[in-house]
Amino acid sequence: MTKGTIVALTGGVGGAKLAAGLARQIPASRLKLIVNTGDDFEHLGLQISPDIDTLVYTLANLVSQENGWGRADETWNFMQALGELGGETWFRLGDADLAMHIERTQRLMAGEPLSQVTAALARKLGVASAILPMTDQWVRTRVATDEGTLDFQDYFVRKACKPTVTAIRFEGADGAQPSAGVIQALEDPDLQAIIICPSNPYLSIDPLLSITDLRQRIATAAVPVIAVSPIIAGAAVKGPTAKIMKELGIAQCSLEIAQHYQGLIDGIVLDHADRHLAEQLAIPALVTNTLMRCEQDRERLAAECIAFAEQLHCRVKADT
Ligand code: FO1
Repeated sequence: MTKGTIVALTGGVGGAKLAAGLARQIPASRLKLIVNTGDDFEHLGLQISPDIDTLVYTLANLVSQENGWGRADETWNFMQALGELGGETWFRLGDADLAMHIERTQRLMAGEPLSQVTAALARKLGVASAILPMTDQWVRTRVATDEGTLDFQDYFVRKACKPTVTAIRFEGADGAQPSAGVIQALEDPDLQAIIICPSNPYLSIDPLLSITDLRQRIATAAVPVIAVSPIIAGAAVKGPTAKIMKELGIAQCSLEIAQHYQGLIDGIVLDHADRHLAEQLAIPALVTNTLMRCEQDRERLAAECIAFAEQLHCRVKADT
């Protein structure tokens, strides 16, 4: 088992599964999760941070297994009552989940930074690993489509990812800095590896990498950086990754994922279905089962990622 700290970069549902596996493999004090906040938005007067909440609920064992986001055993009285009043119901906020958004909004309005709010609320729900918003500043993902430029959740939820994507932008990223906890995590002398979770590279990981300082720190990290490809045999496990790649004129293939992260990663994790691609890569590949159907899959993949990164570490050291 690893002795150093592991940093993982993650978006929501897909990334949270691997993060949960890592949380079972590493003591909480040695796992730091840097989370996308480009999906955050203000809705019904509330500050919603979907990917942060997905991470918190997943690690707290509270997440809805059915949706992958929101809470299990949720009730929907608020949504129903809102609908009866003619309010907006396209983005579903469960009754218990509502408490998270209200508490976050109150604390942000009182002047607490998002990183502090997140740490406090995650702790209250029993999550011991660090959940670090990529930045405390305002960064928002905008999706340019054949129906115009859409806010992320308009594209993702209201329009169910149906519009054709022509470009993706991260407003506010130019002036944003990583949050203090993120910098600390990446400067930790015990840092052993950085893992890019199998989240959507274009929608969920690129917002993090659009923050120049954050990208720079990952590119120059003195530890192995590995990515788990979210593409298996030309398809995405969940969500619109493959659809977006097609629309952006990118082949739906793990080679393109490696290409996308070129200059950042030292190794990539591919599914067995893509084992033939390994020899076409300029970096080492670990070929395994990347589909996480159950808890055992998450733990096994997490352990394999850590071991893979360790091997790369040895290789780097042996080379020098
Ligand atoms: N995703 C949906 O597809 N429909 C929803 O109504 C929805 C509500 C929602 C509420 C709170 C929350 O934390 C997440 C929610 N999500 C919903 C998930 C979220 O929009 C996406 O999974 C992420 O933003 C993409 O990672």
